[in-house]
Amino acid sequence: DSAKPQLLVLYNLRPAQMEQLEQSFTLHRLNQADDKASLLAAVGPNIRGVVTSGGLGFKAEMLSSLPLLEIVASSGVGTDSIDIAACHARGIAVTNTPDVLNDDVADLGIGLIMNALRRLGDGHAYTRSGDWGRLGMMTLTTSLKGKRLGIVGLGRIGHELADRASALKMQIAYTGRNKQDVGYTYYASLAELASNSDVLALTCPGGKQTYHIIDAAVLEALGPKGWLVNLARGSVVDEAALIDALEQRRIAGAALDVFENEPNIDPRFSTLDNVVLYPHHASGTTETRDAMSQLVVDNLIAHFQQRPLVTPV
Ligand code: 8YV
Repeated sequence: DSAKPQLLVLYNLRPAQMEQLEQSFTLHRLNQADDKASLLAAVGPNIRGVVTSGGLGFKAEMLSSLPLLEIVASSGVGTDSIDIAACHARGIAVTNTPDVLNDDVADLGIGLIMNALRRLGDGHAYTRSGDWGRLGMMTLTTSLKGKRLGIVGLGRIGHELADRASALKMQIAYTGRNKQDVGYTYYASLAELASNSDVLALTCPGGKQTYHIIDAAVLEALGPKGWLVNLARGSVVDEAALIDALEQRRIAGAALDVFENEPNIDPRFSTLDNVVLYPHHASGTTETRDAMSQLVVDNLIAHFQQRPLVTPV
């Protein structure tokens, strides 16, 4: 159907939403093509929309192959992998999927904190291996109650994390560009927040502004009893400095959903016993991925029906 707008698919949405796309658009699946360069050369001149994800992003280099491009619709709230300035310079709209993932990402944040302090993974291994029967009680763990949680970036996800951590009787403080009208303690300085935190949780955007803001000095301030929890982007943390600090026990440990080099993470993480590792899957539930996919479709349909975008960047 040549009347349907043509989309370039870099990322597969959930099956039901791929079906919805098929009804309104002609899809060209670059993600499934053996010869991507030939497909791009053949269909690029007719492409009006791109479907991508926060993980795959969208690079300015592609723009020259897509002269009719009008919209880049991405699944994911993070847009650090999308060349927004280059898109906007050509009048190309960019959309993301905020809010629908806040609860799951915040839940996973609590899961990481719980796993770190109460050592769920160690307890699982201890029970399953029979060590419990052989050696008796596992060594003691650490309470969440009363511990100081420092949140770096009190945005949509940070607020949900703070709500949950408050319910668990943790004390909340935060840093960010601005002091907000909330009951939590504000530190303008990240190092000062770190030195006043038992758990430092990252929920800020990635990109240039936050590149390696968690460096050796901040880890030093967090100190030998402090845990780092990263729900944001690997790029926020100077990972070489983090691994040094973990190896030398200059921080207690790290619970990480994101890494500098995904999905092939630094192999040294696998040898450390003071880490909790998760494969960038904080939004990885059926419910949330369905909702993210629907928001991608809704933005594309709105655009091509000349209605306002639901979640423009
Ligand atoms: C996804 C994310 O991993 O929303 C984000 O920014 O990092 C995650 O929800 C990703 O974008 C895949 O869709």
